Amino acid sequence: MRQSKFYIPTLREVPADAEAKSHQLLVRAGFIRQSVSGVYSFLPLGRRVLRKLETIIREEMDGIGSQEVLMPALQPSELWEESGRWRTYGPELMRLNDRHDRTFALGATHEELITSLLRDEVKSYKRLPMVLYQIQGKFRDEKRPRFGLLRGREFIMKDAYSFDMDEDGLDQNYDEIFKAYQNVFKRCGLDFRAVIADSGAMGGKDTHEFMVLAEIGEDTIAYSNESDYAANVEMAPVKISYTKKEEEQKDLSKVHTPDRKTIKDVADYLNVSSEDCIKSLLWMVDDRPVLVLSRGDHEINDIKVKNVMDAETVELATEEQTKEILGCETGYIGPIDVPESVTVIADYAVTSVVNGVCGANEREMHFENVNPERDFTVDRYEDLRFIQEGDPSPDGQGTIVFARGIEVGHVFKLGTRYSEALGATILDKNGKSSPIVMGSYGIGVSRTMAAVVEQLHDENGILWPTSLAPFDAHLICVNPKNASQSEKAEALYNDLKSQGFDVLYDDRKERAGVKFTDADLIGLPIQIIVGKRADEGIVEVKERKTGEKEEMSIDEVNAFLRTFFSNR
Ligand code: 9G3
Repeated sequence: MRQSKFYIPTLREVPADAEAKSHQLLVRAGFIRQSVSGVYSFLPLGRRVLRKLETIIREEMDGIGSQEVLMPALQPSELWEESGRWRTYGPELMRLNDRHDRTFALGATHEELITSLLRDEVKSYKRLPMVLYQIQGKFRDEKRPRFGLLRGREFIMKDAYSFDMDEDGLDQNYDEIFKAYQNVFKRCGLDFRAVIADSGAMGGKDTHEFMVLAEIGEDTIAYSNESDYAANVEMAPVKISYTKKEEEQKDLSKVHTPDRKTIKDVADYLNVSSEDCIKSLLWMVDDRPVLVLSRGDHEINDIKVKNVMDAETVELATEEQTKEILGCETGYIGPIDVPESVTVIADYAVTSVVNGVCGANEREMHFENVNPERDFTVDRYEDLRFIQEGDPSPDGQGTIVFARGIEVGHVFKLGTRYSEALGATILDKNGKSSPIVMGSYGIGVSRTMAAVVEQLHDENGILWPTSLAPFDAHLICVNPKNASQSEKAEALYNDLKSQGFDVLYDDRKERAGVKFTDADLIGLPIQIIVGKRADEGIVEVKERKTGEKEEMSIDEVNAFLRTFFSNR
């Protein structure tokens, strides 16, 4: 492709609102343009990368027997009424009315749609197992779209759905698709981890997220420094057997703690460590008051509280609710003599406190020498805290380290959550009817493209892996006005094209500096520079990633490229 004829609006300056590196580079290198917040156009270079990424995904999904479909973005609200999600999803679900005033959702995901597509026609076990997938634009009205393609309001997703007779079948499909995902992200040149994740509102059980390690990532991964254990920090269990300190239990005593509310202030004031404090927070769990206790140096994980209490909603009580239920403000509440209506649950670590400190449910008062079970009772001890760096890895091997990650894939075992809600049943070989067992599997396609740039760039621009680069090589004619340079460049361009290489040929009447800066910004893996030594039949070949340059005769370029691309 001749660059003089190809639309690549590169920019020198960094777009003001672009914080993420991938956002800055994809805009500056002319791959994408924002239309409104969170909504982007893919320009020719961006479209080419997307197409290569989609091809990798199709090869891996088709390779395990999945079948590609294309479902509508317009989804009748009736389907979401049937699944109950029309009400549970708020403003994030984009809704609209048609001219007949019928209501629709703009597809954020397609569990309901695909279940409705099958429920009337897939009735016999002979049709299963089956995996259908699509690559399509999704709509989610994010409250704060940011970081370019990393969190958009319209984005491209590959979403797949598996259909089986039973859980064993689901497990098999899940494992196969899990492996296909590993292939996809490996072929994209990404450094990623498959982490154990919380199924959240999806209602399934097993679920994994595929995380690309990057500082800009919004998720925190807890992984072991000695095994391949990795979990979303929200999900990571804490497996520690706590030991009580060997210390005589002293008499409980109330102490005045003027304006000392935080664990740190109280611990400093009473000259104890935060580990000797019991932190009490009042939560409304499905609107019932639950006092949740943790050791002063730990943080309560609301996802764990929700899972342990099997609750729909878990919210921190407001100051008013706390005052009304426990008689004082948050900084002074504690587990001693709480009203019957308040359930008390505690993280296991609380059992290790001896002669500790806790709030006295009285303004500016705390208790000293508090001992669990002597001074207060706990309805349930559970694993309720966030795992911390340095904790032992839950698999017993090594200790936990944190890393930031970008979620590029998510796989769920849904079970019969949607087939029951939408009446998708199947007859087994004994003629018994049962709901189809489903799984759902997503890859954020446009997000993955940005994640590649987050991991693979340098100070001059993008470093595309050969698997995704919009072209194989950037052929640069340094000075098109020089007859010998432009003749040699033209000849080489036609030769490489006829050899099947995808070449972007910079034939523009621009200064050399502009051409080199643009080539480094766009980031094709190889640059072939036809310059001063063209009339000797010598060109310079530069590998973008390493910066290594090599002079060679023009008729060696072909062989060089063949070797370079065959090793990838
Ligand atoms: C919504 C909105 C946002 C959502 C969802 C629904 C996330 C929603 C989870 C999934 C599960 C899987 C198929 C592909 C893989 C992921 N955000 N999820 O269901 F209405 Cl507004 O999307 N879906």
